[in-house]
Amino acid sequence: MIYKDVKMTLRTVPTKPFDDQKPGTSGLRKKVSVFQQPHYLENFVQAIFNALENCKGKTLVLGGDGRFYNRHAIQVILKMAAAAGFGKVLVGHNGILSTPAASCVIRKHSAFGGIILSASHNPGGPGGDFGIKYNTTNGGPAPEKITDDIYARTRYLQRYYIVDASDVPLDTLDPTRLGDMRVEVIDPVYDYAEMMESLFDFPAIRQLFASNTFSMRFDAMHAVTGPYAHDILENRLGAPVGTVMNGIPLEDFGDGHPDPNLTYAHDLVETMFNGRSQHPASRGTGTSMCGVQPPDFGAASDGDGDRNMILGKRFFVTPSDSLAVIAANARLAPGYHRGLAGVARSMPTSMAVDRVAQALNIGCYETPTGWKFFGNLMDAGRVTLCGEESFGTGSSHVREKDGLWAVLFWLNILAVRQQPVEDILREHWAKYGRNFYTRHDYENVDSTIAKDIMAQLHNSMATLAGKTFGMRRVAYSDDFSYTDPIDGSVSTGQGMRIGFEDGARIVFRLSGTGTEGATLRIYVEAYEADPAKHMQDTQHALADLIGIANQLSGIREKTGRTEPTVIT
Ligand code: G16
Repeated sequence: MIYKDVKMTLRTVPTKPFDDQKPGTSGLRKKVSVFQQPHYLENFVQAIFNALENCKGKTLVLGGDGRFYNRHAIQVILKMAAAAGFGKVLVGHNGILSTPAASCVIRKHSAFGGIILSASHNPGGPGGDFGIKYNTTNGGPAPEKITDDIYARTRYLQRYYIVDASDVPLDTLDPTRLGDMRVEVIDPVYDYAEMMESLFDFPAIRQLFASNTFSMRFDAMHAVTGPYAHDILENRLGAPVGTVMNGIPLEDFGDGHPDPNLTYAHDLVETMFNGRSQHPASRGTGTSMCGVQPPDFGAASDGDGDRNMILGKRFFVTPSDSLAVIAANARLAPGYHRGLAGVARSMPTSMAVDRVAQALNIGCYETPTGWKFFGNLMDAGRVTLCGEESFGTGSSHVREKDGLWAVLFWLNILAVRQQPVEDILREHWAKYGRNFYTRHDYENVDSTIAKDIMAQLHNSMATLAGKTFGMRRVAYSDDFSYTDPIDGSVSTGQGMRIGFEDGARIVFRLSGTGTEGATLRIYVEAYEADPAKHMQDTQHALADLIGIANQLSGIREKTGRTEPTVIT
């Protein structure tokens, strides 16, 4: 390989610490304007590099979801990586790498680690959000002990190191050198697509698309999965052109909010529900339909490609149910035909997958919110499949949740079972029972009020057990803490949970990914064994628990809000 030399000189830049660089649920996420402050990005990157034990001569993977500020940040990080002594950087073409693809590349090329630039599902553009996180050599988000160390270093950072050099061309696949550091620009799709082909039954899915009796829409939301979905769904699997909607990545996501849920993926929801309002956010059970038949299968992914939403014809699959269905049908996919070692879910995720794990006689782990908590379990071979209520599903093929992977898993199941999505869910519920589930988000709440609500809930946890609310008696209530079974690390304060004797649950927690005010999440779940009651409207089925949650938190009185910002 011939490397083109970019001339450079090393520079030490004096700086002052910022006091707001504590990584949240998934890296540091802030408004673009915060990152644009002089030295802000550089300080955080230097803190990452300082926290790494010895990166001299090692390989770093670098890429992001293509949002505004991505191009600038990539160049800064390349120059700082050269100053830090990395031997090689693998960077996505035009600075693009979806989060799961970055994880795949780190693992495949045995890299030392990777830096991923994304604020995930948060809006982009100059007025939107930006983010940065470090992934370790297993391809997964750095565990808390590393993010805590990075944060500690941001608190007393006095200088950073960067090379002065012209920008590295990223619009060509030609390799470059920044001093001693090699820069290889890689096709962001290739390694990932090859891996997907090795996990799923592509011939069966190809046949499904060729049958002309099946149609699909995938909404890339003008975010990073556009090129991946075009290549995998349309080129490799033969789905008709037009299957991928909003497939061109834009720096501001076309002014959209790249969060694949029923509120923000409105183009897809409109297509899939086609006039009939029967998704969980609707109170009614209206069934009016217009003439055009919606596609059989719909899916969407988020800003950086790690989240997914699954829809059938006029039918929403909750992420918790999706995880349970994938677990129950895992053997249908060639990459999982030997079965699952175990499963894991975040605490607020519904317990639907627990029932499948019990039937399969495999381990089931409950972790705090945050994909980083699954890493140790996967590395130790305890679990194959993981999932979260926040539209995240994935497996040990990488160490990130993976949006397109989940979509391909569903396509594999549909190709083998030859049934509509809704029938698969009905059969699943008939066998395992249904965990009705909803999440109510109150976004951009005044941070002081939100903290007060949580503090008051925290104080009440010790006194709730044994109390009765309507027909339900509280079996336990606590502030969830987790001891990692592999390394023994303890994470406390992970959300207030109230469990009832009949298996219903209410969970309260503050989001760790928002950038404006606070987002209070209320998660509500109830189990129903009787198939005659499985087709009820979700909000109706959970109405009494939602009432209890509102009463216990006093959220409406304290915030003046009359309803949640988003219901899923
Ligand atoms: C991140 C984390 C997920 C978490 C989600 C929501 O996802 O990786 O593990 O479930 O945030 O977190 P919170 O409820 O704290 O907002 P993403 O897709 O934003 O990277």
